[in-house]
Amino acid sequence: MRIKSYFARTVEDAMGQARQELGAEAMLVQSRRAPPEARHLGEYEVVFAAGMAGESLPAASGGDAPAPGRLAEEVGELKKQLEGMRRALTKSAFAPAQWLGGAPEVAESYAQLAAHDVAPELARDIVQAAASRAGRESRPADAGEARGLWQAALAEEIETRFRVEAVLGVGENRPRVVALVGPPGAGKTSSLVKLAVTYGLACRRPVLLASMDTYRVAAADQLRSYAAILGVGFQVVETAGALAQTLEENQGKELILIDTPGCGFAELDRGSELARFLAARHEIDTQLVLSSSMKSADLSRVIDGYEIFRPGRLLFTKLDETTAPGPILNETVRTGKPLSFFAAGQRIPEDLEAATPARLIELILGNGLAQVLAA
Ligand SMILES: Nc1nc2c(ncn2[C@@H]2O[C@H](COP(=O)(O)OP(=O)(O)O)[C@@H](O)[C@H]2O)c(=O)[nH]1
Ligand SMILES: [Mg+2]
Repeated sequence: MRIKSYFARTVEDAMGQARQELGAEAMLVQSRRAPPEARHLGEYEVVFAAGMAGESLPAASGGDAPAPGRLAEEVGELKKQLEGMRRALTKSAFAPAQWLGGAPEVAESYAQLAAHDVAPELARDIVQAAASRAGRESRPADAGEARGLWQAALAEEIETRFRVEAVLGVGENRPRVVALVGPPGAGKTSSLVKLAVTYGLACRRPVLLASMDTYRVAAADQLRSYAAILGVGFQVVETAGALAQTLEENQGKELILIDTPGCGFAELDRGSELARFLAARHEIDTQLVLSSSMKSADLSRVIDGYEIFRPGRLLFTKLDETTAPGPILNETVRTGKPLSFFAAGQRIPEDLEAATPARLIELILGNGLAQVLAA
């Protein structure tokens, strides 16, 4: 068996090279963004395995047994091949059934989703469902139309798997009360200010910013300065009891945005008084703020840890800093929690947008998808 990497500007190009060199039988093992040290070879790397069947292992037959040094070398080589196969098997355990001999776009799209860190099992479900959806629909007249139909089927299959709710507040409750929770540095305070400008000031709604971030020196001051610049109300709130009182006293406001301290994973219990309060107050819209540049496994752990706050929606920041937005999809699908807003930069308020299915699909599948969706 031979395992070989191909690098190119896009996953499709790299797959094309591999197919040309290794033929249709070669099996896709892995696709990913090229590691930094290999980035100069191309943005994406696909790894193919070829010659899976026919090749036999080097055998020591009687008479010409290899010298001990050579034997050690061969054992080393075998070990490497086994490791390669082990990795190949883990990665391709979720490969679609239509993989071999099937339509090339199925494998291509799976590779593209995987390269963007969509979870292997989810990526498989999506392309398989898209394949049966595309199969049900009318016969395309030519390759161009087939491609369009496939992309549309893929986009639709992604879209049915998550929800967006780009709103603030719970139902018709007034004032709308929103608390942003999440790990330190996720972008809670900046998102809160962006929301205050876009959904408060710009609509001439009376706004109150409340900061519960009293652990870090100057954390509340940061928000206080923003409130002063924006000319909106501001209050520092130390405890859940004080928060309840502040909410009581500010019934006349239309929008109350609550900034909270970010607890590291190990100190989540420190926020437990606040967590109990927010979890119990159903009229408060608690949104979990997460950086989209986090790895999927870490993200899952953080989201599960923050479940004590019972957040109803996920707000993803730093879209500008990631080239692998798959974890956003993974987590909204896994938790069933809708996506609310996306932040894609530090400008206030421009770099905050209402989450839309088209935007996430475009991030995951690449450009041009928005047109397909709109059609
Ligand atoms: N590039 C980028 N930076 C962001 C984004 N959102 C927040 N930041 C930055 O991330 C850092 C932490 O943000 P902050 O709002 O203080 O996070 P908090 O600790 O959760 O309140 C700040 O430097 C922000 O300017 C974003 O969408 N993109
Ligand atoms: Mg903050």
